[in-house]
Amino acid sequence: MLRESKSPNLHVELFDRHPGNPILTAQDWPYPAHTVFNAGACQVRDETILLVRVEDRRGHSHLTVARSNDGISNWQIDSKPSFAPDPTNFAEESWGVEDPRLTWVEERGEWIIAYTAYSSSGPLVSLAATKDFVTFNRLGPVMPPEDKDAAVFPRRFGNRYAMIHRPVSGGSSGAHIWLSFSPDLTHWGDHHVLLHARRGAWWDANKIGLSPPPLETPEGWLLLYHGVRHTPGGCLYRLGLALLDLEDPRRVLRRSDEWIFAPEKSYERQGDVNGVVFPCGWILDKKTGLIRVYYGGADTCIALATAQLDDVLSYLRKCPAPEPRQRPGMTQSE
Ligand code: M1P
Repeated sequence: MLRESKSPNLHVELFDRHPGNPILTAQDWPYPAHTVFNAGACQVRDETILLVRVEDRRGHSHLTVARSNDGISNWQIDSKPSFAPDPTNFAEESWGVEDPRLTWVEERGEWIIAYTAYSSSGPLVSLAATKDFVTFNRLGPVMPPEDKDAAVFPRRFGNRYAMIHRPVSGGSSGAHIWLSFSPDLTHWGDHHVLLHARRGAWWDANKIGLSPPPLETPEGWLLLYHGVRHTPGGCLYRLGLALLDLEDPRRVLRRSDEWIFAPEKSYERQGDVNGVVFPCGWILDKKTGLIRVYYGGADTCIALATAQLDDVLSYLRKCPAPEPRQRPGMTQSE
């Protein structure tokens, strides 16, 4: 049920934090780890699988699988890195692999993992495929640096795959969320700005990025994205919502003006990077309508929050329809 906050602002609280948060920390790891955070998530039969970003004490990250029957506790964690950087064969992974987003692509019968490969020229988007989270097949880098926060859609539009990502140019025009298309998951083009970072005082001014992969709902593709506010005390990573047209994901139907989730708890406000909530995975239970969001807290631990899909969609219905899409290079009025 949607709860009204006790604050006089009467804003709505769409997501409930799990009382056992954080649900995973480095102390749970079966081998030495500095931090565990920003996990991709999926449900395979009766098992929740997290593909967890693990940072070692060099500052380099790898990915490790954690499995649980209730998605909350009793995690079975691989005893060594499940997906380690392979800089010998993939030079772009020389400083690690980070922030995986998982998409089941039915026509391929496999999960496509979009992750950040941290190359010596900067972070970029790479793809890999797996059927079982035991063996992984790298498809290689698909976007040059700097680019990250990527996820593939689960189905094609016409005959093309689609991917959301977040390039950053050297200039001061801001970091926006883009949408690109591909016939084969390797060659990407037809690039569109999907969501602009707003400007000025907005919570999502100047830099935004996709959080978990787009979620198909009867009313459109649901997006959860992060906005980064630079303050004198450091950055604040908060989350907002958007809805894309089901058949033409270039069309943004709704976008929340307000953030809907923000760092409030100690495990979100204090850690390696203070003031960060950063989801890379969410899972919808189609029978109950419950969405489970797995997010990194302060780049240090993994936490869980839940919401009802109906509540999220009814909130979005009241959000404004953005102005018509602008082509790359156009200035925006916000
Ligand atoms: O430290 C907060 C986050 O910073 C980066 O995210 P983005 O480039 O989208 O701002 C990433 O390094 C992410 O892993 C990290 O949680």
